[in-house]
Amino acid sequence: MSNFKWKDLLKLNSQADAYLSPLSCISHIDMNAFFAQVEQVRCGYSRDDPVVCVQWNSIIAVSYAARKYGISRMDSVTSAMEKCPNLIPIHPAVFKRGEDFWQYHDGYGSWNKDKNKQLSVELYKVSLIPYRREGRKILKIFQEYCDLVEKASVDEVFMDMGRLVFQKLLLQQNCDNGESSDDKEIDYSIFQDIRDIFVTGRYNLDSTLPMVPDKINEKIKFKGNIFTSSQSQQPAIEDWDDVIFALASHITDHIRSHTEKYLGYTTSCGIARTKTVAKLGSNYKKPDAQTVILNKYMNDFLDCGSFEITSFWTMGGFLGQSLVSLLSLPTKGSIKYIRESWITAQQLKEHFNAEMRQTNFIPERNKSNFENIDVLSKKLYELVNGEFREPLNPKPVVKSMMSNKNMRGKACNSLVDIISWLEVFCSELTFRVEELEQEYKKVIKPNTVTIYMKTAIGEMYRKSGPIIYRSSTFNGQAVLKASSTLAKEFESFYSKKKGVQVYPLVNLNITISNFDILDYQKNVMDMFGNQAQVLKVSEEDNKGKSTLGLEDKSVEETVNIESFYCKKCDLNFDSNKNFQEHLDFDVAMKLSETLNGVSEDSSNLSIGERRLLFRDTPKQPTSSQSNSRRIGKSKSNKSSHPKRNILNFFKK
Ligand code: DCP
Ligand code: CA
Ligand code: CA
Repeated sequence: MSNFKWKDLLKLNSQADAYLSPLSCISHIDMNAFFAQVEQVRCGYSRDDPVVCVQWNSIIAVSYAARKYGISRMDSVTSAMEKCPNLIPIHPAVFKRGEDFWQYHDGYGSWNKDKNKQLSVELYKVSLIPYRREGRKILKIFQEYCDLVEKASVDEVFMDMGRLVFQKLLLQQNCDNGESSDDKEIDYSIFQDIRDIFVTGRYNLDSTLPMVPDKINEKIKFKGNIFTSSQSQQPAIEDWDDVIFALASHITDHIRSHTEKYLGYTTSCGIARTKTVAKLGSNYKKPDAQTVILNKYMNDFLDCGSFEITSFWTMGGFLGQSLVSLLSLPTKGSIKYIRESWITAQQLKEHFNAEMRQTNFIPERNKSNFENIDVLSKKLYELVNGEFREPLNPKPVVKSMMSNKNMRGKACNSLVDIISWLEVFCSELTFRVEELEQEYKKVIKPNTVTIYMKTAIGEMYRKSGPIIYRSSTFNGQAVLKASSTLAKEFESFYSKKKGVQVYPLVNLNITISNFDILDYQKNVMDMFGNQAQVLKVSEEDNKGKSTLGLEDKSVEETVNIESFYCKKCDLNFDSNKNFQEHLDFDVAMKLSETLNGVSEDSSNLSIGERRLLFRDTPKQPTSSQSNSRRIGKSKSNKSSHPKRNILNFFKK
């Protein structure tokens, strides 16, 4: 008898519910030594070269070749060079104070004996843009395969494998055209019986699935490192969850090989029924490995000695520590201890309440977590049983973006210096907003900027103001203007407080927030000078929605030519000429969408693409366009990032 029902299997076909199915299957993929790998690939080194990524004097990423010398993130570049004389330190790209572009200075860094090639921390700010770009390329590959991908950080993703395995199990035909390696290795005819039942509809949602086919273990093998209690042999496929994990292990292996083949990066992967366990799995074996945690070995995995309650994502900080002390958890084996001490979530909750009363526990931080003990005890109970199920969030709402620099020495010693740094910050934020715009295919406009300073004597100053735009698109200049105004106010505020030492500042940052999300299509129209009414969707309107892209109005294709009115765009035109022009733009806009779907950076369109799109119309570029063009023009940027067509990466 299978332990699963038809409804469990069919649920996998639902993006919204698959994670709740007892047959759920989630992969987590994390890039190995990410920043170091990006630099290794960019500079043409091999995987065996001991590359480290160094910010000022600190190592921020260590290649696996360098780890062999015992080098870790804790080392300074000096101590790392002592451990490995052949070390290859590479500094991230930097912005220079007062400049609005970033560039690489290969060979420069604190380790260089030549004082002129040491990259002064007072003059530069690290740019993480190259790593974000690579991260987006990788994300695009994952999205090509999987319909539900959550970007969890700059170098990791979760993938819901539900539809992929469902499709392979119930619909995939054997193929020998060599397209995909995972398909060649699996004989899908083994699933004929369950497919027949599925296709003919002879199943009942609440009835149990048939047994797995007799010869399944001869036909399918897991790919990767399968966690078992003894770690000695490949475990047998016994039920449909094992089948699903086996199929998923082939799919992720294929996606990871594809990523390596096209971008050059190795990854580590974890496959399990929940996000939290998949994440532990990807970290279990590195580099270039995948670990499968079958449901039957869930507890063995959690209790294998590598993890404690504080290993779970969100439990690493204060919350985890509070739980350890409140529940008097042992330092070793805390997960097993909780699982075995409280057999139900209810028991755990009662214990929680009793302890809190008895110890008069008052949470100093993370208060909200302790206000709802129902939720907290349920979460804890589910975590230790590998049952904490969370949905994947493909497009998290971005509420704000910050650009920050800790100022050392005299890096920021006057109002002029502040404004020079604001130029850098605004340029960096422009890149990030444009990146987000491409991701969401929307125009994004922050309306508020907040400036934050920490003075020489440690006083904090914080002020917000509106960003005023002259165009309908975002542009960094408007943010620069607004933040410079705030900086001037800061200075006049302190000039009245005579005798207070302000400079040099210890920290300076700006945050942009209060985003408008504008309809992309209408904005393209606006770019061409048609005074379109831009549809505004403010953050307020968006409250409670998990994605930015839900507001698309359904559009009708018909237009009423008589009145020069475009129904689709809800726009009136004062002459037939303007209206015809608009229709042409409409076509251009569609093309633009198509191109944008595959183009890495729409502000980097080639001249040919621009012609195609804009038909050589000599219109004024929008400010954000001119901004990025200026950025693109800088020699250094061009040489460090030759324009590459993203299509090249996806040719299969
Ligand atoms: N990072 C950083 N400072 C830190 C942690 C991370 O700058 N304290 C950056 C550099 C890393 C990247 O984030 O390359 C990803 O962080 P990870 O924790 O995933 O570590 P790595 O990818 O470097 O190594 P691993 O192979 O262990 O995942
Ligand atoms: Ca990583
Ligand atoms: Ca990571």
